[in-house]
Amino acid sequence: MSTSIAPPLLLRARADGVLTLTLNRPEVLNALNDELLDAVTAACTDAATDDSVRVVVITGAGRAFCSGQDLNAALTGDGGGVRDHLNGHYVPAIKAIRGLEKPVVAAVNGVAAGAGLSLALACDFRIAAESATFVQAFVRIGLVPDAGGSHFLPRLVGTAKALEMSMLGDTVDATQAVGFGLATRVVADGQLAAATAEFAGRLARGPRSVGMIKALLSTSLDNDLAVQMAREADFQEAAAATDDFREGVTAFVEKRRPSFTGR
Ligand code: T3D
Repeated sequence: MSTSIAPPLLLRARADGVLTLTLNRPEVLNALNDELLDAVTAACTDAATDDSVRVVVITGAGRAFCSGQDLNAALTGDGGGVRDHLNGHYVPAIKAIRGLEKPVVAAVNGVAAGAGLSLALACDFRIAAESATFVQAFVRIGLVPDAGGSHFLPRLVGTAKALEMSMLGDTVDATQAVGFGLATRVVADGQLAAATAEFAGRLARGPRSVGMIKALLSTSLDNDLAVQMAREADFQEAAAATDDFREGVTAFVEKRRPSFTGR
């Protein structure tokens, strides 16, 4: 009797300080089920304490980035239990990405829809393949944006564009997405892996303060100037105590390129 082992729903690969997480349910365009969401949470939580990981990349297997909630699972049809489901599986995943004091890059290789778009928006950067698309799909099935989508989207594209995308649910292509600030950059389909590696590699070679910058800027639109400047002082105190700050200044004085270690 032969037994077959199911492939992991989330693939993890690491190289040169970059941990790449690949959503691996290509037959349903990487739709999110509980196991996959929990695996994303666990991977990002692990990355927080793993000094060998300087940057996380999230991408999708096959022709899609992520089609959002698996519509064959979880939804009860009468709305019951959705709050618990969101709080139990989506909120931890989004918080793990946002709370990770390391850059997270979405390599958007195809459609990002519904909570799949929210997942991409929770990342710090979105490198989009030319054929990638972005769909606030919730309204198409009578839902509202969730998984942080209503928080991130207006901050990236402005309230009017966020309302338009969310209420109409139209497909936005990669070039349009870059035009209004949703995507960081668009690259030829065949160049996505290389462009993402180059982008993530630059971040991975950066100093410890790269992660602090993420944490510092995460509150900038919510705090007033006084509170935010107090946070700047806190983070600067911490940054000035890093090995990388010492290396940065030493390299400047010695007129050479700094070699940062992330410590
Ligand atoms: O419980 C809770 O916590 C609520 C949370 C909700 C959060 C949400 O994300 S709600 C939004 C859920 N997502 C969607 O509504 C998007 C559904 N998918 C689509 O609209 C389309 O598939 C796409 C626009 C993403 C792509 O269209 P297309 O034409 O390129 O592909 P396709 O033919 O529709 O899909 C290919 C296959 O993937 C197909 O299966 P088949 O026919 O080959 O066996 C399709 O059923 C499957 N698939 C796509 N998306 C999902 C999915 N299966 C399950 N769940 C999906 N989300």
